[in-house]
Amino acid sequence: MRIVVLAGGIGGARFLVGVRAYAREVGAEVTAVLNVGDDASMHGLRICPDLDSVMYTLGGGADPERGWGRVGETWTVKGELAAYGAEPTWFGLGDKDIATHLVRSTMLTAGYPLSAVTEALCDRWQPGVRMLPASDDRLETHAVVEIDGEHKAIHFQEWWVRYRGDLPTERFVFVGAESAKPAPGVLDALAAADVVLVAPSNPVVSIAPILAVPGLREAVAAARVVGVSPIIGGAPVRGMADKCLAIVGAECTAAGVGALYGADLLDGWLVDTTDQGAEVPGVTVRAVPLWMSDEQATAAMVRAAMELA
Ligand code: GDP
Ligand code: FO1
Ligand code: CA
Repeated sequence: MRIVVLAGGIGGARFLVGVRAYAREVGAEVTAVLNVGDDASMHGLRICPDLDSVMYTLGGGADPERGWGRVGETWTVKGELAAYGAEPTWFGLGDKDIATHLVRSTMLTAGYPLSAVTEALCDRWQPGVRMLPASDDRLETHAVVEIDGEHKAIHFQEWWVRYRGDLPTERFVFVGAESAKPAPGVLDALAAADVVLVAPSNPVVSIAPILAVPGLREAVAAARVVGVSPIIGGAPVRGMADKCLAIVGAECTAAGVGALYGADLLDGWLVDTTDQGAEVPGVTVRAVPLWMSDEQATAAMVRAAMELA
C-alpha cells in the first residue's frame, strides 16, 4: 500500500503523525508532498517553514505551542540582529532553528536541489515518511495588498507575520509557479499511489501552491483522492484560513473548502461530526471527529479517510 499526502505546515505535520501511525499498523509506505510557497530568504538564509514544521514535528523536535520552530529554543542571534537593526526585525529566527537554515543555505549555494537538501536534513530527524518538496524551483506565495493607497505584492511571510493578514488583500499569487517543475519523485509517487490524502492544511496558501506546480494537479486528480477538512464548525482550528478563504471568495465552512477543491480533484471529503450533513457536489462526504488531539485520534481520522477511499 502506497499513500501520498499533500500537506502544509502545522496542520499537515500533525496529520502526518497520524498517517505514520496508521502506516506502521498496516505496513504502508508514505510520501509527503510539501508546500514551498511559504519559503523565504531572511538574513541571507533560506527558510522553509512548512518543510521544517513537518520535519521537526515528525522528528520530535517541534515546539508544540508555537506550531513552528524548535522546542527549547533560545533567541540570542535574534537579539543580536535586532541590536544591529538588521531587517527584517519582524521575523524571528531561533538559535537552534538557525542551524537548520545554515546547513540548508550552504547546500543550496553549493548547488544541491532543495529535495536533496531536505533528504540530508531528514538524515538527522528520521521523520519516518519520505518528505518531498512540491518543487525544487522557486515558487513563492505573495499577497497583492493595498498599503497607504498603493497596490503592491508582498511575500506571504510579510503579509502574515508582519501584518497578521490585516491588510486589504486582493489575491494571492504563486510567483514562479508557471515555470516550476515537480521535484524528482513527486510524479512517480503520485502515479504509484493507491490513495492520495489532502491533509487538513490551509487550502489557499498551503495546498493551492502545491497544486499550482504545472502537471501536479492533474497527477493528483488521476489518483483516488480523499481530503480532510481543516475547517470545523465554520472556523479554522488555528491560523489564517478564514482570512485566506475570504480573499479567494470561498465560504469558510467544511463544505466551502470541499467545493473549492472540487469534484475534479476529490473523490472523498472528510468533515467533522459538527459539520454532519455538509454536501459537496460530486464528492462522497463522511463525518467523523477531526480534532487532532493526539496520535491515536489522528490515526483514527486517517483510518476513516482510507476507508472512504
Ligand atoms: P501552516 O502551514 O503552519 O499554516 O499549517 P497547515 O496549512 O498545514 O495547516 C493549517 C490548518 O490546519 C488550519 O487551517 C487549521 O484549521 C488546521 N488544523 C490545525 N489543527 C487541526 C485539527 O486538529 N483538526 C483539523 N481538522 N484541522 C486542524
Ligand atoms: N511566525 C510568526 O508568527 N513569527 C515569526 O517570527 C516566525 C518566524 C519563523 C521562523 C522560521 C519558521 O520556519 C517559521 C516562522 N514562523 C513565524 C511561522 C511562519 O511564518 C508561518 O506560520 C508559516 O509559514 C505558515 O505556514
Ligand atoms: Ca504554510
